[in-house]
Amino acid sequence: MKLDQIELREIQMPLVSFFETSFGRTTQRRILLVRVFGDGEVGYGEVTSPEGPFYNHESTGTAWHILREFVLPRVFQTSFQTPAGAAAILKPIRGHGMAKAGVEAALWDLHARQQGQPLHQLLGGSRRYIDCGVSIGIQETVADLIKKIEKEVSAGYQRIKIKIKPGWDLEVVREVRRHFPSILLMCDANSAYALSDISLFERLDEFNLLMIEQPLAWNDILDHIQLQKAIRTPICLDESILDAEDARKAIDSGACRIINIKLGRVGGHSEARRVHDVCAKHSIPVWCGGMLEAGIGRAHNIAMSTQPNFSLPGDVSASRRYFHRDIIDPEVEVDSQGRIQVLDGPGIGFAPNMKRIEAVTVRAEMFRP
Ligand code: OSB
Ligand code: MG
Repeated sequence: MKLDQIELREIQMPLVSFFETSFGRTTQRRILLVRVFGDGEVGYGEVTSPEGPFYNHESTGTAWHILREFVLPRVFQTSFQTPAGAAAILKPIRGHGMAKAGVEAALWDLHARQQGQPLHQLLGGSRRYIDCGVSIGIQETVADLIKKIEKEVSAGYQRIKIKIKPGWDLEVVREVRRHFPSILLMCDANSAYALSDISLFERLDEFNLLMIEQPLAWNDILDHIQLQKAIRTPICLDESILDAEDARKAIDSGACRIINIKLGRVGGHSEARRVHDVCAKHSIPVWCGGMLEAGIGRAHNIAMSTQPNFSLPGDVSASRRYFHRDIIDPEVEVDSQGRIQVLDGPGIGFAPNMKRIEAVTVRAEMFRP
């Protein structure tokens, strides 16, 4: 692929309401956008790293550094024919999947636009609609949480995920289940527990949860094997799965029965597809995780989720749940059955709104070969 220039841009946007997990509270997003220019077309990508290194090791600042010093020079200096080829030349850069995925995703969008094809089609997707759930953060009170769940259930969302942490777990799940006896319900601990908390997870078995996401350490597989043996509820791994090899090992060893795929965490569409395929081969369902993305990242998540083994509702939801005004047109909307319709325009199918993007940009830099 011949590239003329690549632009990095940081935008800042406040969230409609704070989002709190076991590792902290987010009120304002700092997001890097990547634009790749080639043969008269432009491809768009979004770096999904959080602001600070608390979900994984990446942050908005480390992503800018890794992109500027290591990723962009490689992309300009090494020739490749396809976005998958670009992913291969980025492999020697260890870790920093979200930084790499920002560029890799932009190259997929560019490639799709150059072929005049929707990205979902290039990725091998076939779904016309994406099934949506929501992820609801830790609230000030259980009453606030119940109110939020009520709102999302009536909007049509198919599955509710609540965040848990020590002190906000068993009794909260019990109350939520009491109010909503039949919804698809799950919880996400973001690595807040250790194997010594096994009795908590045994007690959670009673609430018929669809799954428990990432209960133990972010870099662990072994303790999750022990925990999964001890409980009926399926464990879903998020933080622990960085590539298809991790997925294979986690599945073979019985550390989980479900995997959450995040485009950034696994380093881009090429690796995401390999994780998807390895899970499909072992009959392990996957779903699309979220990182509070703005519209470009959200559009990539939709394209990715069209692949056949994305068979559980994901964390990809409507733009308006996050931002007063998103950076794409149309904004992402969810219908009354909790689904997003897949668009068939070239590339990601949604149009980045450059006027809106300019208005929220705090720094931008253009790079040339
Ligand atoms: O673990 O899935 C997670 C948000 C930030 C960091 C980690 C996670 C999340 C979410 C939100 O759960 C998903 C979303 O709505 O984008
Ligand atoms: Mg998670």
